[in-house]
Amino acid sequence: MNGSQYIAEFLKRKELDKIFLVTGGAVAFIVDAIGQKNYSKLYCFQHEQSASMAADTTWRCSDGKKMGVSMATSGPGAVNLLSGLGCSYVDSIPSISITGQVNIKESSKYGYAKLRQAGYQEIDIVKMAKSVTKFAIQVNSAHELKYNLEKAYHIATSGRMGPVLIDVPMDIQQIEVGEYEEFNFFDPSNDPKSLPNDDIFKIKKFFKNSKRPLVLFGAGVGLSGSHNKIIEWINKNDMPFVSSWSAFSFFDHTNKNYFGHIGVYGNRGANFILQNCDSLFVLGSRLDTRIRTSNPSNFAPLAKKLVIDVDNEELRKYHNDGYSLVNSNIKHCVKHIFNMDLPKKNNQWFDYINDIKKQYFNKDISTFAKTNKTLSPYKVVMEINKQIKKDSIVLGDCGAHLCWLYQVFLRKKETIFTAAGFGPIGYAHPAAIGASATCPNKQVISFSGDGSFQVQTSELQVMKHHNMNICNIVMNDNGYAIVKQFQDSYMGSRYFGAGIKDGYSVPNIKKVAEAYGLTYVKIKNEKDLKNFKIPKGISVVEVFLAENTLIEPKTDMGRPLNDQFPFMNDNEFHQNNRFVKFDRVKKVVIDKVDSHE
Ligand SMILES: Cc1ncc(C[n+]2csc(CCOP(=O)(O)OP(=O)(O)O)c2C)c(N)n1
Ligand SMILES: [Mg+2]
Repeated sequence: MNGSQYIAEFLKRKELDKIFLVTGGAVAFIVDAIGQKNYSKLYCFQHEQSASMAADTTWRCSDGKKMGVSMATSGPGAVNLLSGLGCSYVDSIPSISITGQVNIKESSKYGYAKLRQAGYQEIDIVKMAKSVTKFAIQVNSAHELKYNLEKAYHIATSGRMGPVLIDVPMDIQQIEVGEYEEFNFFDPSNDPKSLPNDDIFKIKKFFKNSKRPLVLFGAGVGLSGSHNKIIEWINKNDMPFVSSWSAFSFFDHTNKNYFGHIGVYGNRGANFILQNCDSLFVLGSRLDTRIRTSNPSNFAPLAKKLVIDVDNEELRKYHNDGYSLVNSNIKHCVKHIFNMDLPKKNNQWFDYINDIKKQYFNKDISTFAKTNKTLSPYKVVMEINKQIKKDSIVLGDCGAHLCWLYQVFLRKKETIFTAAGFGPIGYAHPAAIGASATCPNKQVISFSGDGSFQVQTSELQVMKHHNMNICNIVMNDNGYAIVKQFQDSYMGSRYFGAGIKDGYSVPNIKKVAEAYGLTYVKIKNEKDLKNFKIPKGISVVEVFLAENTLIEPKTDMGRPLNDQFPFMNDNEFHQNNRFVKFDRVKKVVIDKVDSHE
């Protein structure tokens, strides 16, 4: 076998049968070997960013069973992968990227002088990829290739998971490497199954004297494969829980113990409950600034907190916060969670959380649409939510449309995801393709905005080429609505770079859809929405929304999570804070704007 054939064999042995790529000279031998092996199917994109974003979705759509693979040629091809790797890195999603590199003998690394470049399209991708991968390496011998493929696979899928990159010079692709070799990287000491007694004790006693307990269900519960067990424990004990967005895909949102998603764009009710609890048990959530805001002292201020996270560095960030911490994969904590001492049910707390849920959960929350008599984006999401098949895959790009989707979508069995932490515009098309490639029998519903739709328009051709069952919903508000809302808050509604009169524009989306031979449907008003049926096959559904349609609710800078825009009157605010007294911030004075928008 030569190096390229070895890679093709490796992919087969790992059952990695979908390859997302853009080819080029430095990777063509590998692509050729994969083609000739006829095991893994090739999905050819127009931009490598799409390939790595598609690879990011494989794990998300396969119940954590398969890793995505992306490939690119050296130089610009490899560099274009970085955005997709960023998506996987911050969301802890395993994926593997293989890049071609110039021949070792041509490389600037081996010359006398310190050159920027020696071989054509040479760039040091390993150095660049290090900050968005768990492991990135160039392999410079047959042994290094064999050893590092297996090592990379192991690293990607163990501990806090994430993407890996292997850079393969063209001469290594072509040299004889010998027979296939197995390597075992599993080291049980890196994944201790038993917790220290201290940690077991922390878990056991955490809720013991609690009067207002609450669980925060984070993505780590699902990524560790513990979601069904944790839900079983929740149901058995009627334990109330709220969730982060990244955890959305791992439980049934109609569960009576679920009280909504929290955060800056979180559900009002869930945020009130969070802010009023006295003990918050955080399972596998890294509590980023979209969850805690940039002022963590305002986050569930009277509650004691216990956080379980697989990544000790995430726990180290709480060094000033007084939290109780357990560094472990959730799957090793499940049995201890089942053994927790739980308090007697406090009816006052349960009456409160149920009242709040009744008031705020699963409602069309657009006061903008009501006031302006325009189509509510929340109604659109709710209607689509009703229509889709229960095993379908739903995903969002980045912008107001993503918030509208996540704020009211009720997941039962669907897969739902977005590149939650990295948040690149242009994610939806490649993600939909990756999802459809991974689960060809499932319906895929992709939500983007007019801005994000334009970023990767060219990938509509890949959907067409493979005749995928994808409905692309474009929430067209003629602008970057989420950015404009930010400009409303902090820049006196000057929409430079984001508004239709301020440098930004939208093409005729119907003609774009037609150019790619896709079914086009428009929704302009409630009547259209009533008559709407999701088309079969690939379609573009353009939803016409009023410019400046708002995300509601939203937490502005300097306010706690339970005081969201649009602001409620003082009476309602104080009534909803039944257990914790919050002095209302009258006027926020902003020094510097933070990044949680
Ligand atoms: C790659 C990248 N560039 C810029 C941004 C900043 N950004 C966030 S949302 C957005 C606009 C999205 O517009 P659209 O898709 O129409 O969404 P809307 O907010 O209008 O629903 C931009 C430019 C980003 N998230 N990613
Ligand atoms: Mg828009």
